[in-house]
Amino acid sequence: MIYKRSSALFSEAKKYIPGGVNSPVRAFKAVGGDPIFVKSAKGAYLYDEDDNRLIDYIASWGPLILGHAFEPVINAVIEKAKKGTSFGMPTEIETELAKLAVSMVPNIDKIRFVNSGTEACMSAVRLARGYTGNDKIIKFAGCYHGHSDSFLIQAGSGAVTFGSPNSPGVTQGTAKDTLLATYNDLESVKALTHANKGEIAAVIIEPVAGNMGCIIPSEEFIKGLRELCTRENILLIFDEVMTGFRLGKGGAQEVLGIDADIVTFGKVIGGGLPVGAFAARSEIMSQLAPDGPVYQAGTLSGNPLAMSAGLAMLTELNNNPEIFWSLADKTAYLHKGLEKVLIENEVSHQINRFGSMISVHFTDEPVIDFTSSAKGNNETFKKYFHGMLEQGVYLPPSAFESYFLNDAISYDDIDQTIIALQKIVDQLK
Ligand code: KE4
Repeated sequence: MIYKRSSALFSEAKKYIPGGVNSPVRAFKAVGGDPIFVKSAKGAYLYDEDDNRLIDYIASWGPLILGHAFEPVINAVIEKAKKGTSFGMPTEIETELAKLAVSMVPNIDKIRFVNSGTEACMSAVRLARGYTGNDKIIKFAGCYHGHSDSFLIQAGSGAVTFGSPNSPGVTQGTAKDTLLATYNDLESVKALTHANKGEIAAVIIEPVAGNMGCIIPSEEFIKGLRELCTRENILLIFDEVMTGFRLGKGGAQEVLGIDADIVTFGKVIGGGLPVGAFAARSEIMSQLAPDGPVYQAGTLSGNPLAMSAGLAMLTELNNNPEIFWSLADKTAYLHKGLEKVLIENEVSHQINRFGSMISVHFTDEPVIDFTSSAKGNNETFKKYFHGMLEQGVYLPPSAFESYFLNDAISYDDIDQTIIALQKIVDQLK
């Protein structure tokens, strides 16, 4: 495939935008080469600036669960835009989307809309701190909750000491309130709650992780985490920016059967436009301004254009819940086909899958946390990524990402994907 125009556009972009992108993962740093510039998309396919057609397994990092340019969403946005795009005043459609989301998701009475998953998670932590009066939070190595300072923290020295910043610009003052635990390791959480008794506001977790590749919580871990938080009066925040409205109507809470105290959303809830949200039962949400003292705000929060896309998307999902199972079946078919090729060719690999989230790791160890995910052979991954791209299959440009299948992908597209792997598998040995 030719990528001349993408490369030329990338050179031009780098003159005016840091790294030529507005979000680092798009720059292909983890896999090398220049990023693909997309011109348009429809259904399961991306059309890039060199007129290549690519089967899309990213779906804009999750939002486009029904495929690109889904008619009901596009029509809703067009009609809404004709009446104005934002007013900074309450509109009926915000209540319509709020009511629908609350009806679909367990354990939430109220929801506040923001403009990104980062804002949702940042605000959820502030709300938890305001509600409990405690300062510290626990997050898990490898989980990503957006780029708010409190989340850009790496493991500190020793298991129960404070985290340390993993980005310049994040202060020690912030880092000291973020404690780092190990995913799927309940003892690591217990050690932190014991060493910081009575000081922790919340545990925030990706209930099915998608930022280390796809990582599934063991039933013992996630149930034990809920019980521990209840026992220690710590709020459990489910970051469902990826899993919300993707794993099922009720997201991870529903499919895992675990009640969270606060839930955050992004991606699908906005139908491809900028929407994030955080939600909880009334007694917690009542602490939020203007009802309560915990401040949070946003000029474009709940703007009618984004609301119209989210409402059209969630309405389709709510009325056709079989979409979730159809997507899960397609993902299982992809899993089976990729695995067959890799086993037949004796390529060390692990494939993790949950619903329509899946990831391929080139390691012979089970991938259950960040450490085991990092043991994947990145040189092999780079060959896999570029080899598939050359054949028109667009995968996430990092081994630490999950694929997100969209329902416009056909079984024929998946067969083409498996054939593409068959053609390059010799390079992976
Ligand atoms: P945004 O601020 O990017 O809308 O959401 C942050 C976020 C929060 N929580 C989870 C579980 C997330 O996965 C994300 C963002 N996901 C990344 C993909 N790994 C977005 C892609 C990007 O950073 O460009």
